[in-house]
Amino acid sequence: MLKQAFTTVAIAGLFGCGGGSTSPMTQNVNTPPPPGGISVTNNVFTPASKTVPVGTAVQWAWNSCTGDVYSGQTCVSHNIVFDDGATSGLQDHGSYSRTFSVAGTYPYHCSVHGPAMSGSITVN
Ligand SMILES: [Cu+2]
Repeated sequence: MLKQAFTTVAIAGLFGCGGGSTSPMTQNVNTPPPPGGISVTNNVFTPASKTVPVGTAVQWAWNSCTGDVYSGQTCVSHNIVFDDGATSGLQDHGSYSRTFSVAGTYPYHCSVHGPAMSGSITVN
C-alpha cells in the first residue's frame, strides 16, 4: 500500500517535469535580487521605481515560481520591455541586467501582463 502511493507520486512528479512551465524539481529556481536589485514576481516589479546614478547596472531577478521543489514548481513567464526598445526577452526564471550610461527616465513594462505590471528607472 505504501509502495503504491509512492509510485503514484513519482509518476505525477515525472509528468510535472514534462510541462514547459514547470521547472526542474531538484532546486528552487527563484532568484533573490542582489542588493539594489529589482524582484520580478507575479505581477509586480519590486521596487517599481528606482533612481540610480549614471553608469549603474541594474539587475532584475525572477521570483515568479510557486509551489515547492518536492511537488513541482510552476513558473510564470514575464519580460521587461523598455519604451526605448531594450528588452530582457521572455523568461520564467533567472535574471536580466541593463547598464544605464545616459541620464534620463526609462519606463518599462511586462508585455505579457500589460501596464499593470510596470516600472521605471530614473538615471541621474
Ligand atoms: Cu508579467
